[in-house]
Amino acid sequence: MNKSTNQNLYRLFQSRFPKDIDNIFLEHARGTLSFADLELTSGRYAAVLKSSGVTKGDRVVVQVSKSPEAVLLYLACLRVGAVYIPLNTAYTLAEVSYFIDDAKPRLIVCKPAMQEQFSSAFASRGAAVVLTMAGDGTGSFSDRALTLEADPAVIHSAENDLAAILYTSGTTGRSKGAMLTHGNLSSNALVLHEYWGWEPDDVLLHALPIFHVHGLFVALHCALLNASKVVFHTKFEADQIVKALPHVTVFMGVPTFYTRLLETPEFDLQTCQNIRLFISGSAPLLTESFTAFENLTGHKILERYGMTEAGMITSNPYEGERIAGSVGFALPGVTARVADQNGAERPHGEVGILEITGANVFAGYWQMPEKTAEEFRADGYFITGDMAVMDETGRIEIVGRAKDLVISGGFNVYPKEVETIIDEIPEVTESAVIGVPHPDFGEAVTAVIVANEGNTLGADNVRAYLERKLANFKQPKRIIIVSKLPRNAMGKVQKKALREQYAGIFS
Ligand code: MCA
Ligand code: AMP
Repeated sequence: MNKSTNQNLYRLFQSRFPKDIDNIFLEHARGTLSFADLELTSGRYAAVLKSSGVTKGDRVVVQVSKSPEAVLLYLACLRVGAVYIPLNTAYTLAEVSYFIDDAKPRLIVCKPAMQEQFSSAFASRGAAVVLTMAGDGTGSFSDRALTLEADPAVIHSAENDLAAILYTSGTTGRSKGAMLTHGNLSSNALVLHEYWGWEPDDVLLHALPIFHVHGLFVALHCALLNASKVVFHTKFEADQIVKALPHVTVFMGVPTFYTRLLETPEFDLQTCQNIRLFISGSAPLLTESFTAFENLTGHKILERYGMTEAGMITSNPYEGERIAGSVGFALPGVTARVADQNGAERPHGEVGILEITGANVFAGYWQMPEKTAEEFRADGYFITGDMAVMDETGRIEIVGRAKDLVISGGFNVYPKEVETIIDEIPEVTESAVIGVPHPDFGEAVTAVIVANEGNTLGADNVRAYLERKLANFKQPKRIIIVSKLPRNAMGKVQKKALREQYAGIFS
């Protein structure tokens, strides 16, 4: 790759804009946005960023509702070389404070309702400017944009320059910022666009949140590389999706999207008449869902596997066989091996931890060199923490997780984080947070708590405490108070025993 060429991801998108720049890019509840609008308004937003003091490498933290304007804000960050940090809209002020302290952004963009709280909470934390953006795009950010000329520039970026930091929690309970470069994002987008056989007339139905890899990168980047129209829904509502599906060709979702569609009476063969490709990921797609979906629609959902630190890693083939329960093959450019605890490759057919290398693999955790070093082998392989089996053909199945992680409706919840907060409650002796099967969310966060002796701690007290501290999707769907937790001979809490004991509580 010629080092002097601009590797900025936005430059790549620009190179794929349609011949007719007035073609529609986003179709949304309030109207449409063309590629010309995209270019102009992201240029205006870039001017706002610059006028707010944002320069190359500065972090911009964004916690706003999903909207076309939020997409443009992301693209504007790319254009000025800022490091985009999207946050789940469900995060509480307490959670956001950690990210602000860690990332030290130059600019924070939040919902108007949060402006006062953010401004007072973060005023003392360096030079962060706080601007607002509402779900309808209005707010101080857009107000400022109206007063400025569009800046046509796309800053020169090298492959290794940071484009985004996405926070992922960890088994220690402390969130880590995964640093993703322009090279990481471009390479993964180009591979997926090719591998999934995007066609000139494809139209994408987008109903995922845009603060995670799936909705922000996988879905939007593929559409942008294809100059496709995106039918943009601000959230997943099964009845609305059923109405929109006949007008699109590609749909991406977490398994909960598919189980909810299957439960919607209006969802049938007719709904899917124009669909070329259904893709699922972020959590395991149950074989029952895969089969029920195929029986109803004739479509085999294409399951792929990825993670924040590496974007997409494996995929079932587009042309070849899509097998339920398998996540397919390492994507072109990704090398995968199944290894033991020491990184030594295991024979085909045996379970081990999946390790990977490739241009998609992140540049490390923000300001955590030791944590980064722990997650890489000496030969450069990244340890995913997922348990896998690979057959002789290279086909991979994810069979479990070495990391203590619950995936609820496609959102990751690290038990340690929830346990730490529950344990702050004075009446609590100890707690164990587990994931148990749930018909809608796949897994549901469940807390098993031991209260201090003689105490009348109730589930409601715990709930009330957690509400202020934790995002709603991390809050336990069930709280169970017990007299003691099962432990092994070493005194370690046996979560496996708890998962087995409570496996049926949501069925
Ligand atoms: C909402 N709630 C949840 C979840 N979402 N509870 C547990 N797990 C969840 N995922 C709760 C709320 O707290 C609320 O509880 C109630 O459900 C209704 O909230 P609402 O917002 O209306 O929920 P919803 O619209 O029905 O949302 C469910 C959803 C959503 C559509 C499945 O969670 C979703 O869009 N998930 C997608 C996640 C995603 O994009 N993941 C990709 C990560 P209460 O009523 O008690 O207040 S990227 C990734 O994993 C890697 C890289 C990869 O491979 O893609
Ligand atoms: P995140 O940290 O949000 O990037 O989540 C990444 C994790 O989601 C992976 O490490 C896996 O545990 C899980 N995951 C993603 N896609 C799949 C899939 N298709 N099947 C099973 N697990 C998946």
